Amino acid sequence: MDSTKVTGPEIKNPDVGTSLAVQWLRICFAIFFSFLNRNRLKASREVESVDLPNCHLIKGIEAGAEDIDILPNGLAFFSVGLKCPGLHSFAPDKPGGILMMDLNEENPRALELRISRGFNLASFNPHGISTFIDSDDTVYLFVVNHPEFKNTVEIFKFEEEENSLLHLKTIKHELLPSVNDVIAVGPEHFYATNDHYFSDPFLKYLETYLNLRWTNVVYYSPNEVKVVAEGFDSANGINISPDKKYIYVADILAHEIHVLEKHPNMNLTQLKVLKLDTLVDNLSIDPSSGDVLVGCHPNGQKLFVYDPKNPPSSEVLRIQDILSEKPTVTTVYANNGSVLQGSSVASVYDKKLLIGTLYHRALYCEL
Ligand SMILES: [Ca+2]
Ligand SMILES: [Ca+2]
Repeated sequence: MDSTKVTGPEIKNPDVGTSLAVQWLRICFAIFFSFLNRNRLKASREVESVDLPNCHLIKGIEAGAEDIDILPNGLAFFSVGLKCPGLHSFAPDKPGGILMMDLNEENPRALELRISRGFNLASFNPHGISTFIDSDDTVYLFVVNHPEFKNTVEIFKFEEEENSLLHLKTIKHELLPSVNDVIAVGPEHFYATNDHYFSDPFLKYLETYLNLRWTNVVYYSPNEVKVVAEGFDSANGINISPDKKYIYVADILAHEIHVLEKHPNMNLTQLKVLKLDTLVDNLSIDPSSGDVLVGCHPNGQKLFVYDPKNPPSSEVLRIQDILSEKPTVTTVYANNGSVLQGSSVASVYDKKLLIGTLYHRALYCEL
């Protein structure tokens, strides 16, 4: 009968059925993973503006100030001009640098610090930074660097009278394959976050896509280098509590801030996890209160796929009493990208707030 002719080939040809099933499975997986990644990127989130009255954009910062660290005397360091494969840049051919601003001045300006001879300035690509003051008052600046998209941590000595940085040491290590940020705990000692497990761009993409959660925190010292915390989706900003007992780590794609207890052998154990509704980047500490300030990306899709007509937004959160059972989270600043795009860090000193961005400008506010 005619009907057997129609149904026959489908039954007799299992390859067609199998390939259809595989196709469907692929489509289902693609939808499933893109849904997962849309959620991880908060791709549909928009922000409501939270304005601050006394703010202006900082002159001389046009291509990102990914990280900012302020010394107790009010000198602020900016890491500027980060470039990463696949990430937008407004100055793709200009090397990065370190700027400094004296927040004690009435109208502070950002000045580029001179870097000692012998350091390769042409390939300088600074990312996360951290300052450390030694017992003899020497100030060290630790800088995550990506020369030719590789991963190093550079240690500089800050020479205030000359407005310059003296390069002391370049650190490369197999446990530092994709460094994002550092927190210095000694003149050659630091904790660092790896935002990926792999250093190869394709494998990086794959591990993020598959959400392997293989990223970690590493402790580095001249005598010992070890993984001290792992299992993060993408470990990013890192900082230390004012009493030096706890380490805070931002997991950007999991929208979490982890509080870890630091032990005498420098190992870390997890104390608690704070869940937020935004992509958390760098963390800084308000020295007057111990509050944690978080530079956030409300919508990761807009951040990673740059469209000037629909730019990434900015958001700064303040976390009070992070160790308590119910920390208070407030929005300090939020903007849809009309003023500031892609905030990655916020840092305060004496009622002055600095907000840096991944590849856009930086904001100075008087609170
Ligand atoms: Ca930092
Ligand atoms: Ca970061």
